[in-house]
Amino acid sequence: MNLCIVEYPDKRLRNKSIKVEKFDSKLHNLLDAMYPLMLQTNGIGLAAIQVGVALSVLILNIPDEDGEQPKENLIEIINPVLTNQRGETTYQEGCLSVPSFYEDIDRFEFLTVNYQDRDGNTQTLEADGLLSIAIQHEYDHLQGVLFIDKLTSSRRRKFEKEYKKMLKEKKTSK
Ligand code: QAP
Ligand code: CO
Repeated sequence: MNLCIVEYPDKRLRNKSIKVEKFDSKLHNLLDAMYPLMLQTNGIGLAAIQVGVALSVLILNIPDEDGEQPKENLIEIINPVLTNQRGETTYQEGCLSVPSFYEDIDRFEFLTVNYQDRDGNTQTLEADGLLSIAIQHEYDHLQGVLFIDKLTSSRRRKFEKEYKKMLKEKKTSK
């Protein structure tokens, strides 16, 4: 499977992802293709809609203390439901679908996520820190929400201006 990252302002990022019903080889092929793409593009989290597939699927690989991302730390989350969201934290977020832009975003500090693994087994994970932030960021993608939607209106206008300029420069340098 040859995938590429869908970038803002592509409208596909606004699609709502639907529940996975079949835990078959098609799903496994998607997951197996998302992981190397995420590593190649220096990502720590990726939702299926970011490769144009509107399924409730996301993967996470939070770097360890040495900044490494071994495959045993890969978490595959299907059909997530977030509960028990509490506390507050702020982190400078980025997104593979919004390249080269980073901004402080407020999130819950802790949460519990109920989900299914690639075989359809029910799982529960309690998260804090960067993992919790990443889960909330990727969960938003499944609802068609981007981190830039959480900016104040004045910051958002500044972003749109800067981003358009960046896209224009990208085009002329090609
Ligand atoms: C979501 O984001 C996230 O602009 C994952 O040029 C963000 O992997 C989770 C990236 C913050 C937790 C905290 C962004 C790579 C990667 C870029 C990413 C870029 C290259 C973003
Ligand atoms: Co993102």
